[in-house]
Amino acid sequence: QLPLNAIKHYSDAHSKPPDLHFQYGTAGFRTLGNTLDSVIFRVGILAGLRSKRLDGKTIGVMVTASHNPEQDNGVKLVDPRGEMLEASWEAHATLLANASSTDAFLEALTALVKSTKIDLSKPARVVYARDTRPSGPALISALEDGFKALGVEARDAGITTTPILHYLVKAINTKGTNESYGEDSEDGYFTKLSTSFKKLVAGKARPDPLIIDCANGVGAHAGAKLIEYLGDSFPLVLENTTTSTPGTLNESCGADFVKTMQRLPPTLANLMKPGQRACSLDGDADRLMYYYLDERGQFRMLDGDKIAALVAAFIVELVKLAGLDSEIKVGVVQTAYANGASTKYLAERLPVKCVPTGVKHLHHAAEHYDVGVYFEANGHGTVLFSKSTQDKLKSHEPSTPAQSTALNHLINLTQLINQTVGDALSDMLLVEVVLAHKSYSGVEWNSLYADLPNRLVKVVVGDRNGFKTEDAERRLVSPPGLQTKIDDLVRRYEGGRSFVRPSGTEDVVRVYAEAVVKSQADGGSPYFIEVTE
Ligand code: NG1
Ligand code: ZN
Repeated sequence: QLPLNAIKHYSDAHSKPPDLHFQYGTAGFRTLGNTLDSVIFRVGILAGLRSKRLDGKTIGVMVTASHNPEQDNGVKLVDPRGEMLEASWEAHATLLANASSTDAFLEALTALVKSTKIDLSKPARVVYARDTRPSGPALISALEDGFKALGVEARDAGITTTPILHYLVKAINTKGTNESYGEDSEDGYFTKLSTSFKKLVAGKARPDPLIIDCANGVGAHAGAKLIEYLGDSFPLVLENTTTSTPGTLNESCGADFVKTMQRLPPTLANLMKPGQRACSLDGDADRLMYYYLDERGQFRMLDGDKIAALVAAFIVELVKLAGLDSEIKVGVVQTAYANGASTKYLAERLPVKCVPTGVKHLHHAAEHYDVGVYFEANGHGTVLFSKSTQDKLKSHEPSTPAQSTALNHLINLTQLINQTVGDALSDMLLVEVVLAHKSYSGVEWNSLYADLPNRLVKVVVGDRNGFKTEDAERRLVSPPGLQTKIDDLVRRYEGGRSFVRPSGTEDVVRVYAEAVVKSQADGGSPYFIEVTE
């Protein structure tokens, strides 16, 4: 039986704003922080029910709006293996969030319990965290009211990064099993990362200090802890760490700023010397962008596609060196936003698949490979090693010392990489491992292939739901006739490629265009202007 009286009591204190509609999209619920009170309260109850449905396994709840502006906030659920919420429950979440009154909410809950056959006698366990946004504390207390209303055993992970919360969920649910993911604490996370990193770079030259732009977000806290665990093995310099100054989060800094503006965060301008490498995290530290200044002081960006190319080539090489290339197949997953030059570079070397935008699509497609490398161009991504691949790595008998070394590197990579979700800090250490092994600076890394010039803009339209796509969002099926116009236009430009799709997180459509010549891909070119019109 649902504790209807308790839920009613709490729900009345978290009533839904009458004129707002909420949608659980690719990044959970995300909108202005001060409109989310009722949504987050209800998510607290939903998380508890999801846990009961899965026999008391621990569910994660993360309160964050990632790279979005400081006044935004959001919430997403994490499933027991550390993955995104199962798709069918996204619709349940949307339904509950939009129930217009407490009575309607109670009715929707009762219907959900029935339709999904939830055994209410099972325990409900949740672990939750938030980023550094000012709206966070109030939203967390709404979430906790949801837990109290249902009687959830809730564990507060405090202020931490999205990837650490995903790590915790998986670590808690695998605790004491032979698939243990690590100690279920921040200490466990940092120990796992730093131990495997040190093994992987043992004997390699110590790199120059790396500047990390923390976007004035929670990555600053996590970065400071990482420094303690890494000790002398790798010097880090943290910048944009003012997490308590209002208005600074993601403002003219962070991974999204760098990717969209294709330039250095202004606060780093005086710190960077030619040749110097740096990277930017986003507001919840799950995205990573690298860059450096070339010898002329020019900004050079190394985005998610460049990370995928670097990492995939390295893993393919290790698999071969370990003598496992006939047994372990490495593949890459991208979205339509991947630079055409990266797709070409990768496809010449290994299987590449294109899927619709959104981490869950990339993640699921990557699970079909023995080793699946996935990155969005914006810097969100990771590498998945299938269960059978991990078993193979553990049981394989190397026949030469060189094979043994490569095998150990691969095993250490499975420990270094956060396989639950994109993780800026884990990805950063991964990049540095590859650079150290290849003796690459930013220059060599960047020259794996040359990016095609490109532009990405938002266009506000009357109704973005009128835009329907196919072929992994690379073609429009509606509005009728528009795709033909884009095709005609693109054909006139060398290496032209362009597509239009509705955003899943903002009320806009996004227009992407690339071409061989920069002036053609650029905002002022006839090509681009016609594409956006
Ligand atoms: P939308 O708004 O659907 O384009 C954006 C990003 C995605 C992903 C999600 C979730 C671009 C072009 N799109 O999605 O890659 O990160 O947000 O945060 O970067
Ligand atoms: Zn993020």
